[in-house]
Amino acid sequence: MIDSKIITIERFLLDTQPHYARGELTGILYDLALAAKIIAAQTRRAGLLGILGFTDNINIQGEEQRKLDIFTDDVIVRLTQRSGRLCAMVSEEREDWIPIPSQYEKGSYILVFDPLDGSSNIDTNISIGTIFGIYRTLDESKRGRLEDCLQPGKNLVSAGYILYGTSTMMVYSAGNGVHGFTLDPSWGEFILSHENIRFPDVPAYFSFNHAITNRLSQPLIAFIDWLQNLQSPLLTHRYVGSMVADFHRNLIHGGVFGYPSSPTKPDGKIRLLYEAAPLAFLAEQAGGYGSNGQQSLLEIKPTSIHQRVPVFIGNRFLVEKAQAFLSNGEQNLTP
Ligand code: FDP
Repeated sequence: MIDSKIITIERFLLDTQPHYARGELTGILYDLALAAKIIAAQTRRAGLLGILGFTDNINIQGEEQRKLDIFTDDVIVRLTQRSGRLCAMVSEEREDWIPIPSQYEKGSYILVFDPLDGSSNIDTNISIGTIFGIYRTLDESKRGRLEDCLQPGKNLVSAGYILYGTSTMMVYSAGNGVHGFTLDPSWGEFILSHENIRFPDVPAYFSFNHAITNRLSQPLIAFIDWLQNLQSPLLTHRYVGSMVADFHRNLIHGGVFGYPSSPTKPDGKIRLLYEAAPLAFLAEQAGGYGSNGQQSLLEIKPTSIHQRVPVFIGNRFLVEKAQAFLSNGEQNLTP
């Protein structure tokens, strides 16, 4: 017997849609949930990559063997481009923005996504994820242009991620809180498991790649030192090296993830448009904050689709402390 309190993602999306909405955004989120199921099924077989290879069932071009990140990109583009809901896309896997082919109807939204974040972890069976953000077009009368894609995060109407971990989870916000759904593999349905997620007031973790700590600027070293020596709350260092997984853990248990600038990576590593901005949107919806060390990540307007940005994201007071250390520069390292 099925418990009447079980809420599927479809039910939740329909029930929480405002009365004036035309259902386009809900449709995109539901398409992404379907993509997530297909990708989750394939990521579970990732360990067999070398033995079986990947034969793309939905690829009309046939039996080409694909890498998982290319496969993931392909699934998302194919599932969403013909829906009539989008007018452009940006993917981490493609050099240029993606127009909607002229044979398909165009919609009002732009989808930006990183198909497989943390993909360097695939061969060691560590959690990976898909990150997405959804913007509204700047001009409904046009088919979609580069400038529609280059919007600041504050214009996001929705963002989220799919985490392929011990369970597959889809976490999203459409501007009304952050909600998490766990895939029941036997039913093939995402079920509401985490309604209205908020960063806990007392954080537990900080997540930086410690290998580069001694190459950072003095204010950054001082900030990380401050995190390490914080007594109340006492923080533990945990770094998966898969941003979605690090972000998700810190969202549930509280904490801060950082990928700052360093001498070899002056702009850090994380991409603004389809990694940093969507997670910053989620962070703010969950009571947290995302910054480049100077200002909110949501305020930065990208100048190119693959632009990188330094990132500090998590509990607001921890991220604001990073900003305080960085704004004091080399002069005063005790804000
Ligand atoms: P990956 O290159 O494996 O896709 O943004 C990319 C990213 O992973 C993040 O998910 C992750 O947090 C970061 O890079 C890890 O980089 P380092 O190995 O330099 O720490």
